[in-house]
Amino acid sequence: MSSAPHFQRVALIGFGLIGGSIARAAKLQGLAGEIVTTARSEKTRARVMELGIVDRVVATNADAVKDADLVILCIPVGACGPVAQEIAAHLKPGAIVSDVGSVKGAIVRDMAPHLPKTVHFVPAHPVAGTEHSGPDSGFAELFINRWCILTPPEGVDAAATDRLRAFWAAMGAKVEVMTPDHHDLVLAITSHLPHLIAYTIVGTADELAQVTESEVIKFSAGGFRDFTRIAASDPTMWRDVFLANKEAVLEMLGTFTEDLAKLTRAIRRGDGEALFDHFTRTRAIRRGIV
Ligand code: TYR
Repeated sequence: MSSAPHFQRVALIGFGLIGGSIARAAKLQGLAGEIVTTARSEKTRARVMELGIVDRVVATNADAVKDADLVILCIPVGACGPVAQEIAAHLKPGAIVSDVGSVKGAIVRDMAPHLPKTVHFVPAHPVAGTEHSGPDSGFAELFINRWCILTPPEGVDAAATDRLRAFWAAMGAKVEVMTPDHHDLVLAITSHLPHLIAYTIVGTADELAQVTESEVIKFSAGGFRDFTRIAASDPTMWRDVFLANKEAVLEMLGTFTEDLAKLTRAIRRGDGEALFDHFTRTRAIRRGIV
């Protein structure tokens, strides 16, 4: 394992839960000489400076990436292409350019064409977060013992991938490398579908005529509360995830719908054995997940 890297200047484009957590963790671990971030709104800029985690907050992305050795886009997936285009001409030759998006295929397709050949593009996905968002929600321990998946395009400098791997490892993450397409399939079932289902059931509960909203809230300990925590997640971020990972999500959704139909049929027929067998199998699987 390589030792902790040190970057002279790290630019974080976007300062929400993830950007804010990287800043805190990188400072704590001494991974950056200087951390620069951008915030478009005056209000966020003021708040970020107040938090005292970064060295500078600038108004434009071009200013932020100037002379940065590591640039990380911590913004919704749909914004990565336009931002790559915006910063391309201002990137320092030899810089590592990365992101933290929940979808990787679309990010590579959207960003790669804009980036100059002189930088090293290593996309990343820290599989960590909460249902909260914004600069105040970040914390330095967020990545400890969480996976961070790197999806370096073919031909990218192995030393750059190693440096980024060491950066994430120094913040506590376990790092794995895979292809963008495989990443998108795995995350479609482990993350994207669960979020979609949580968003769905909250909407369903809200539209019921026979059960009031206050009753749903009052009796949510029956399962609703645990199951729907992630439905409070950021709407822009999740809109972009579903638009960007359309194919993998639709594939998993197709299989899920078939399985749901099987359970629906078992309930309709009063087939206790089918339900019991299914729940026994899934309980064993779920108990194996810590
Ligand atoms: N929203 C998830 C949670 O609250 C965390 C998460 C979200 C992790 C998206 C990764 C990701 O791509 O637990």
